Amino acid sequence: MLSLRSRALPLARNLRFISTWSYVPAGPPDPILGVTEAFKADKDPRKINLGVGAYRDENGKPFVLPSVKSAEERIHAAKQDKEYLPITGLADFTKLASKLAYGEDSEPLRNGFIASTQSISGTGALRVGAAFLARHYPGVKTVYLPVPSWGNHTPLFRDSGIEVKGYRYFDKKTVGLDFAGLKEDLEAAAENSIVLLHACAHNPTGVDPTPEQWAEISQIVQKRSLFPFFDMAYQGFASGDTTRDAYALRYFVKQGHQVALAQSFAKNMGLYGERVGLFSLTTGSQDERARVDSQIKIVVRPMYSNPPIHGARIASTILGDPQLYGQWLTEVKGMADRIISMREVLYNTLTHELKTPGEWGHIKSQIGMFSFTGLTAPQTKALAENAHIYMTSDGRISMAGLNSSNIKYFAESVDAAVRGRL
Ligand code: KET
Repeated sequence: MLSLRSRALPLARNLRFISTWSYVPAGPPDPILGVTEAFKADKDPRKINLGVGAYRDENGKPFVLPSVKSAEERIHAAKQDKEYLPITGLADFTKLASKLAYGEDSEPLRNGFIASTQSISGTGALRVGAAFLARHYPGVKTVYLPVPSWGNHTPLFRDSGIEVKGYRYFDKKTVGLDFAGLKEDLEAAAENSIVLLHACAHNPTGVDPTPEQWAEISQIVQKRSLFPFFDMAYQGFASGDTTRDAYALRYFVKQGHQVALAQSFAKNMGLYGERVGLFSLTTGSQDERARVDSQIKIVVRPMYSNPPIHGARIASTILGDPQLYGQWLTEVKGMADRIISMREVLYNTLTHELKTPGEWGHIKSQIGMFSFTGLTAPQTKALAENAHIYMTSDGRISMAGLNSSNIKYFAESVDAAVRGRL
């Protein structure tokens, strides 16, 4: 221990006189969650946070879904204990969450071929998945991420011991999918490596492949023997319909791919801080599933032992009760529809009312929680400093942060920023 320290600190001749951590450099703020910190520190009443992807209601307030409130009442009335969950979580939850993702007619689901574990939301699902792949994936331990991707993907895979490379995804010129670039890069990817696919509502671009494009991607994935790892953090949020948003995942499974999947209930159930998610893998037999399940446990146990109980109870209460489930589907659609209506208003205000220079059609065509506005880093900085409007520096805005009270101010501020008047 001491020799390690003295190697790391060649100048520290006498450790008693310096603090152990005096050589730790300050890290940069998180590109997404750091925006919330800056927003909170701003005292201006006009301030708007469009950074983190967290739903806000029409009054700009965090939204607890009525179905979640009802589920909590039931849980409270049942006076359940607070014992540890098993390592892979609440069995009802893992079953119901898999059914939601893969669909009840899914062959691997019906056959009992899906290995799974409850996880610390979507991030935890990705992390457990990456750790499992790092240990057991027999192919090349390199993951290809879309460029750009959710900012946490790169450190998450790297910290798990998986090498990270990129494939072209977004075309700045067309503000759409760079499908030719995507195909070229996946064709050239190392055989037997891993490819991360956003199941729907690609973050940060809001641009998804069409069904025809998914079919071509599936063929390349097959041809190159790539292993598809789906990140599905927005099921229901893209179109308002959980079945439609699971299209790509289910299509790949039907085509015979074995897949890994990270699910999050942060956005579609509004369970952000409860940290409810699922990691799953489709396997080739029940025996293989049992072996994979046993190894998932060995990954999870030293990481955090077992997952938290409350959020999984909420999700399984909703998913397992026909009345609450139906209510929840309506509520998800309500959130998605409000976001879609804000896209319409923002587009109309910029284009027709303010005649803001530029082409803004992508605000309407992009789907999911975010709009990738095309605002530049200096413009986003000016918006934060001079208009108290916060977003990530790549120009991504969380549409859910807009409402009828602040959208005019937002559009006028964007207009001023684009015209260089802010
Ligand atoms: N995948 C994607 C694509 C994603 O956007 C997020 C969260 C997650 C996984 C993880 O979510 P979790 O809360 O662990 O279930 N994205 C938003 C929040 C964040 O960055 O943590 C965001 O992009 O704002």
